[in-house]
Amino acid sequence: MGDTPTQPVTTELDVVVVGAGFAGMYLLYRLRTMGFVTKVYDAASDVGGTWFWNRYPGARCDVPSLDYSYSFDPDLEQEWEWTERFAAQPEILTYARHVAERHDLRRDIEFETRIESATFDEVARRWEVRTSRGVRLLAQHVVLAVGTLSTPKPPEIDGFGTFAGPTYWTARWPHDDVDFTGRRVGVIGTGSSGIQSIPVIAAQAAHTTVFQRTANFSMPARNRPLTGNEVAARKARAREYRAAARTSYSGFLVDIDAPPATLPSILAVPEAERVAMLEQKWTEGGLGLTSGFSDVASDVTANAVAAEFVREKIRSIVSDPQVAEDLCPTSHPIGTKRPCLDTGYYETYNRPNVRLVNLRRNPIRSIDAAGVELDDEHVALDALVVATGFDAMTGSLVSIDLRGRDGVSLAEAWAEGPRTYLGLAVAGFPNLHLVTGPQSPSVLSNMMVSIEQHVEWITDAIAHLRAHRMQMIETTPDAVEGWVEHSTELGSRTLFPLADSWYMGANVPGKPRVFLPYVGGCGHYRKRCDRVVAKNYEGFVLS
Ligand code: N01
Repeated sequence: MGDTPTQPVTTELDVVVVGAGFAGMYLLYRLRTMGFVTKVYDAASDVGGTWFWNRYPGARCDVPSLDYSYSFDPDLEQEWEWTERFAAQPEILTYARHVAERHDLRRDIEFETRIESATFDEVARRWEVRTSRGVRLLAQHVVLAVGTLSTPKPPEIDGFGTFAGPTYWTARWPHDDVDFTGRRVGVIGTGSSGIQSIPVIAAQAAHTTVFQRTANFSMPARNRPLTGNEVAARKARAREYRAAARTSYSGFLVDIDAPPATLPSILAVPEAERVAMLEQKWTEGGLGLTSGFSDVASDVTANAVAAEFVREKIRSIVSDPQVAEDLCPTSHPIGTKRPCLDTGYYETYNRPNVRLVNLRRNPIRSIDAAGVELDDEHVALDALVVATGFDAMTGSLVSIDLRGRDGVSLAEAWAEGPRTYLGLAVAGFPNLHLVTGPQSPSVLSNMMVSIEQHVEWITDAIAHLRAHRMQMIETTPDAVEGWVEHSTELGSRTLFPLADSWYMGANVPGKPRVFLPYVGGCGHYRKRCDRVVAKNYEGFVLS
């Protein structure tokens, strides 16, 4: 009596979507419109994905807000009012919530529920999926909309976890306000999350110590309120801007009226002109510092010229020469680690209550209850902020126990690095679809554009199967082989492989060193995906 194991509840679905960020939300909207029975699952308690979790002080998008939004709903585009050039995290989360309400999405989203495993049943030709709530799902398709930077990476430091004061992860920031007033705060990590949060933390805390392992290139955001005129002008031509963004390299455009230009080599432009061009971009702010030149991303000598321009800026801003030198990035070419956009980052080191510790000279030995033990001193802290990045692009995929044909797990299939066709599909995993997966433009693009493209491609493929009374779409090992080779070859023509970056998987100990995104650009990639469809899903077997 009472010992009979309870049978898990089983739910039958057409599609299981994992993740309720911008990708999962749009998937639900489209699949529901097409008449597919769909449920979305997310560990968070609400929609928003990365913008739900990354609520650290200073969190802000570095793609302009007028571009970083959905294009699928033209009325929404006209009604929604972005207030700043680069939207802050609370505004983006409000936008995500607004979309969820506008399209009544939450009724098909199960929050605070993880997908723990998914196994392909070759006989039934269905996925059997298990949730953290003990529910068993049977679904024809599984779409992984888990985000690319969603599995935080801890610092590999002895004693991490023993600190007696509060530890705050930028990627898991509390929902209640954190007050650093009067406290001695330590921040580990100087990527985008650290560089955005440090100036805000330092303005409030009694003292801030920044533990920097690698100096990073950061450009001023020059964030500002949007004017009524620029918003109106943009809305008047919204469709033109969207169309141009889709065929562009990065998925967002500054000026659609500018004639297409052939970019000069930075080495060929006379020095005065080159400096004037770089100065103009520095003054404008944003990520486009080197976008006016053809060779900064591919030629070491050209790259060094742009990198030195930024180092000179750092030296001109930071008053202490040693601190300035410590902040000057020298370990990697500019652009090969994700460049950061900041508001007052370098200026922060001129505050008397901020200290930079260069871990290359003075490494951390351990963390203890009272603070951080360096090689030559102990730094006492009241609070610790961890901004040490993510197991990018693959971490959230392989953390689910996904098993395709013959019980092979995705983790096993990707032991030497991820292998996809177009970043959308994996051989041996029928009806498993990736959104912005490895070997797609993804993190090198405006994610909104790449998300919409993938969601439309995947949902059209699912609808195509139904229209032709078929059940399965599966890529072939040959197609995967060809795409991985092509993607790797394009990457090898750039300077990306020279950096120990998360783009290369190099930030996670033991992770294979492989260039993860596709560097061919959004427009070119979109054409390729469209051509695959036009050739009756070339590289896939439909059955
Ligand atoms: O993470 P990161 P992030 N001991 O990996 C250091 C996006 N994003 O969260 O370089 C000491 O860039 C590590 O040092 P090193 C954006 O795409 C966007 O900041 O490995 N230090 C590095 O300094 C971004 O690129 C936005 O030597 C350790 C830092 O931690 C991506 O997310 C905002 C360490 C990690 O930097 C990731 O950014 C925020 C250790 N054991 C994020 N381990 C916007 O839209 C790691 N570090 C603006």
